[in-house]
Amino acid sequence: MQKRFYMSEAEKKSFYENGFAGPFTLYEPEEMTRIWNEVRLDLLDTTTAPFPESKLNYDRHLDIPALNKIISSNAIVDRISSILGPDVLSWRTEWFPKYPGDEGTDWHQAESFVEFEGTEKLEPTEPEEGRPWELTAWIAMTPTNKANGCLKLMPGSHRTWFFDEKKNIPFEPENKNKRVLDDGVKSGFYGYDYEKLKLDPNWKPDEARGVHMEINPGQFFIFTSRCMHGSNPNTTKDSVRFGWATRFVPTHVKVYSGQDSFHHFGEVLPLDRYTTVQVAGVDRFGHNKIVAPMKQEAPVAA
Ligand SMILES: O=C(O)CCC(=O)C(=O)O
Ligand SMILES: [Fe+2]
Repeated sequence: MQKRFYMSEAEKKSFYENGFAGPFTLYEPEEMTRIWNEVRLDLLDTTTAPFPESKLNYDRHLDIPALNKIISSNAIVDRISSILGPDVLSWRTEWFPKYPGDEGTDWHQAESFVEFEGTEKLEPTEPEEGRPWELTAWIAMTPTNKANGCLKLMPGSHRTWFFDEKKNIPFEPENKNKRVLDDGVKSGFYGYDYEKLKLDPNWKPDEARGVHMEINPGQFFIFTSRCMHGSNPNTTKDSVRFGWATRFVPTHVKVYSGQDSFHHFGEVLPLDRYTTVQVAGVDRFGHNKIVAPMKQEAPVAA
């Protein structure tokens, strides 16, 4: 019988209060580092990737067994399912690198993942008041700390919208690493300007209340993207932080409904190879294309 990781009532209560939970451990640091060193080479070969022409390396859990194993691991899925319910799909994974000198990530909120150049990627069909219908598990591949730009979250902010995620804004890669906020801090959103989505242009988040997720390789935390999050700049000389965001929805959510491609970071990503993965439970809705997790006998066993 495999070990299970459902959240306790106290952990769930804290999640609902704050909008996030963790950190939790998936792998010990040495093991994560070993896996990461293999995965970063696998990422270079995009022939079997869901978006072979794209530089973004979205959804590589669909073709890299070690990543498929992570998104379907009990350590992550049981905690996600403690909030989303028994029937869960993995719908997106993406990389968030921060190299020495890189700007911080603007504070932001999301839920339906319009992501600045299109329409909703996610549409719930049976939303319940007060219960999130999307969650992310953010996994550290390298050590993350305040100095190299670990993720920061604003406790309790998931109950109030401070941004309009549904507005479209331009992708301006030429501004990357160039914008400095009033307080002198370098910040941006990987080529988008999230400040443009503020509901009140004069409102400023209370930085002092932010919780910085300083975690080791192999640790992760879960959060609803409605909970305002971002990061400080990487002010180190030689410490790269690599985060992998793995995103989940309950089966009642329609993913990329009616869309055969989407735009992001100046690219067009055709969805012909795309599918969701059923990481827990069953599908009673038939909204989405779904596959089962990969069988993991070989070659990733460690
Ligand atoms: O890691 C980052 O800089 C941003 C990550 C993020 O916004 C997310 O996972 O939703
Ligand atoms: Fe985000």
